[in-house]
Amino acid sequence: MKRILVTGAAGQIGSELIVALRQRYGGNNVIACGHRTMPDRKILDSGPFESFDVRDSSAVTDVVSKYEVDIIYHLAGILSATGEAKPQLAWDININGLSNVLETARQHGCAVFFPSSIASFGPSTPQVNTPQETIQRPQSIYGISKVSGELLCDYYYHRFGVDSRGLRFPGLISYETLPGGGTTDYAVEIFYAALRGKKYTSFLQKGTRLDMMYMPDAIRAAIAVMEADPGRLIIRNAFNITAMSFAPEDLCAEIQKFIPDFTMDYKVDPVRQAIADSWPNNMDDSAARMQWGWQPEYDLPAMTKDMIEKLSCKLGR
Ligand code: AKB
Repeated sequence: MKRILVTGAAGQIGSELIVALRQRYGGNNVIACGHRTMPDRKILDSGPFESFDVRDSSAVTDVVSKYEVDIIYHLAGILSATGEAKPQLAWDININGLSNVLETARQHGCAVFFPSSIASFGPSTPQVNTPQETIQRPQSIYGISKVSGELLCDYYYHRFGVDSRGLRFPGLISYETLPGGGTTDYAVEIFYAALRGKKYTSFLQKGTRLDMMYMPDAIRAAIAVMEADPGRLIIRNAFNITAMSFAPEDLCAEIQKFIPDFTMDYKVDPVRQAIADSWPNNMDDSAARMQWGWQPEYDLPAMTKDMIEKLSCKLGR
């Protein structure tokens, strides 16, 4: 059985990916790794946990040697809005952390999963049906770290044969763990407001369409791309994947089908609005569909229904 290490264990993706990987590969074969923020008890009680900073190269190597790791899901990173507040920190964690992981993978023969993002595109990228291969000149430090990360992963594949694979995630929506410091966070916050009987104030303006995905689809995609037949992969870093594309008012209208009294207004945050305006409206994910069978299960209505059901239980509503 493969041994898998996941950095960013307490994060939005990590906290759910670890549970799914442990169900599939066995609790003791999936090593959760965090730093500063501790993951919840579900993670701590179901398999090994190690605490280290991904910027510490010897700590990364020690853990990979200790557990004889085969695959590293490197999820630790700073998101777009926090990145604009702390650009040097974002570069340090996102790039030096990835570089340490790739170098360790080269030395120990590990495969690497890297989460890229719609943020790897910029204002000169075609925004509608954004192609897999296109102009990538992002203006946020997060986006710059993502496009650099894609290239670094490709470099380690071509130069050293490291089996690196990645996905360009859209905004991710989940009921388990809140996102931290992203531009698409509104699409999660809005559900908490609606279920608590409050009005929501959107920090993105009306008409801001972005690609989005429900977390169960994102988790399936991350596992599927790492299990894909390498012979079918023409691209590696990183596949466009999407499930739905909407603007704040579309999500509000969908929630109102379940909670008719819910209301939303707007107070635009210029930093996050500028970031969102530079991202695609909807990506073309045909390469992922053709090369490893990507197929989302949740569209906007299905995601909204499930979010409301699951979050209602969680919040005791
Ligand atoms: C963010 O908003 O920063 C992230 C992303 C789209 O990568 N959710």
